[in-house]
Amino acid sequence: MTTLYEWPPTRSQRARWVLEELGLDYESHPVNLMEGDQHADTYRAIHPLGVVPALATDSYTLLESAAIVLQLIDENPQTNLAPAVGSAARAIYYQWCIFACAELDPCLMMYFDNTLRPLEAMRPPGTAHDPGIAARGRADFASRAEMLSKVLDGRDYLVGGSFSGADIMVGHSCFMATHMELIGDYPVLEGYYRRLAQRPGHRKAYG
Ligand SMILES: N[C@@H](CCC(=O)N[C@@H](CS)C(=O)NCC(=O)O)C(=O)O
Repeated sequence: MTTLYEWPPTRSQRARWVLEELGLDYESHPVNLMEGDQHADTYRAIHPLGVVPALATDSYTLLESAAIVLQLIDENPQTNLAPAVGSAARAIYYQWCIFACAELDPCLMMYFDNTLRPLEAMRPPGTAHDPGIAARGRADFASRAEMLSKVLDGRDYLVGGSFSGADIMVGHSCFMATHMELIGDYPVLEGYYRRLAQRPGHRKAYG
């Protein structure tokens, strides 16, 4: 049995999206971030940082949305959601998967934490929104969105001509940017995400 510890709308949806794309059976275990379930000892035993997602299978418990996407795709090679190991396309696939976590998520969270995130949900308690940090998050996102827009101009997907795990990784960051109303200035990126959002796997994962 595979169990996904999740709480939408968060990065746990990357894990749900790949599970749906791959057509795998799994059980959802909601971790209610609003009620503080993430701080419970039972959940900390699964994820010591108290964040989602976590994926428990018969063989391992896996943390980090990128690791879950990459591993599940590798376990299901017949679905062709990743280029061959060692190929040039695989190199670019790794690049964009890591870019999502290392370059997109941090600036989006910097912006979110300092604008939209309810103050009572911020840690440490009493932390205030900082407009300077919000502006830096927005500017950092702008440079990355411009970079992606150039790459995606005239193309449907990030790697080769087909949908891959890289699109799940970057696509979720685009979902975040959409909800933060940051994507409208980048029509190529907006169109890319709109295409991804029409996939049945995305619809099942994001509702
Ligand atoms: N790098 C991690 C980030 C996980 C993360 O920070 N998740 C957030 C939601 S997007 C969370 O669970 N936060 C807990 C909280 O807000 O208390 C991943 O991609 O899985």
